[in-house]
Amino acid sequence: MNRLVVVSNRVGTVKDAARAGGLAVALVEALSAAGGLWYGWSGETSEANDGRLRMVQDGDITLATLDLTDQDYEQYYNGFANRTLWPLFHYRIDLTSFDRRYYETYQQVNAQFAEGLVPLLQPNDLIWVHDYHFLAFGQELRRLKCTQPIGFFLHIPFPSREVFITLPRHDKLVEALFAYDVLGFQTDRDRRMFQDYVVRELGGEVWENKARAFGRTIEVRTFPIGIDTETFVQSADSPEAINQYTSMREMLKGRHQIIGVDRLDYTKGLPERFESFERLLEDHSDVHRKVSFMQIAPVSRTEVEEYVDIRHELEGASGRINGRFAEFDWTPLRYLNRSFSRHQLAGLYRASRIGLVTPLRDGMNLVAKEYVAAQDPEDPGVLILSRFAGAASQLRSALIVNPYDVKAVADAVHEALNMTLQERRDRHQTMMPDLLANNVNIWRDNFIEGMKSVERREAA
Ligand code: ADQ
Repeated sequence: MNRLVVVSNRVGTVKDAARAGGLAVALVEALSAAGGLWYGWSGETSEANDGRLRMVQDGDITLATLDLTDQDYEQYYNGFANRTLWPLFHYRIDLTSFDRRYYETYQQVNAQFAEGLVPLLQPNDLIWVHDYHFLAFGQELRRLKCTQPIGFFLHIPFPSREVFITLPRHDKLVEALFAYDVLGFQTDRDRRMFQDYVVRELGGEVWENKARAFGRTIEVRTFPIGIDTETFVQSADSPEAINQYTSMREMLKGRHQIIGVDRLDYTKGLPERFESFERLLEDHSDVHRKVSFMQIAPVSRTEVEEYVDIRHELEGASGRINGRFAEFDWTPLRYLNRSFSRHQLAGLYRASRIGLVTPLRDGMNLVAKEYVAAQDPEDPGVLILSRFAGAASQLRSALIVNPYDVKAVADAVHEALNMTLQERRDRHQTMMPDLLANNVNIWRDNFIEGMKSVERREAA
């Protein structure tokens, strides 16, 4: 029997998952059924890092974490991870910082965390590393003579070659990725982008689900992440969700609600979304007083300047829109920076006629899936989804939009507000089977199976 060892930057509980985002939500859900060891950053910083591990038992999961030094936090977490890789992989070269010190600290932190894990490892472990904070983690484990199967899953998009090669030492990062046995991407598109880089930039080979370069052949596959669909469907019927739903409906007084739920991040397309709502009110006066838009966006990465800028921008835009259109008994836009429990969120989704999910770029986007799962099948709402979210390759019965096209998004909202019950039901019924079949447990099991097949092949 193998033990699962999950490595991710954030290790945590469902409670703080909203701040940490979709990765933490998904991993809490994936690990709570399988158990195992979850290893990563404690979320704390200290002046000097003495390498002390914090170990906590949480049911079947052992949480093992290390602190970061203040300098590592600045250069690795805020620096290379969130000022370099995050914007670049989301196609924002304009926001990408190319600072050599960031890269060096990133390598050091990856090495240091790998050293911290080795004493905790057992021979039959399967090691599953997550996301852009730890691209070089597997290579560091191999340096330390670790022979267990190691897989890596990228939660964010893999950019096109032309964008990726703007990063100095891009080849070093990809060489590090070749230390893994299995590389997982959210969509076929991301996987193809990676394979294209391997062929055209490295002169490597790719075939089926394989890639070969740096003298190694690795498995390269698509594993679209899911949500815990059944539990989320049940959440929407929980007393807490029903309370939230009821008070929301009372407040709406028969108006339709559009909902957006996102970490406050420039990749989520929030200024464009606000503009689309403004455009809806400009172009379609028939919806005045009949619709309101609630955008929930808990703040994240507050030390990174671009996140402060976007917060100011949105505060300005929401003030402007309400100033232009509000009446004494109608507030068109409500913009909230707070978090909600999973049950409350389910109630809010269900109370909303439209789920507006319009990121400019997104690895998958779990909110889109949660919105659909929370709907009443007899009277479901409509999902409007950006074509640039990974989820668009699965949720094809959503209204798919280009988030940069403000007018088209406004028109899609108008179309959704006027959609017949039959069409809403048909669209919902087409999406639910896929959400149930490809849930977070299947995602986890498929990835683990991928790692086990490597183990079996190497033993043979
Ligand atoms: P994120 O960019 O964080 O995740 P997303 O997939 O939408 O984006 O997940 C956000 C999660 O946080 C959802 O589960 C949502 O319910 C929760 N959340 C957001 N706001 C909340 C609030 N106010 N209160 C409570 N919960 C809230 C990254 C990638 C995505 C990818 C995921 C998982 O950027 O593309 O889908 O990882 O792989």
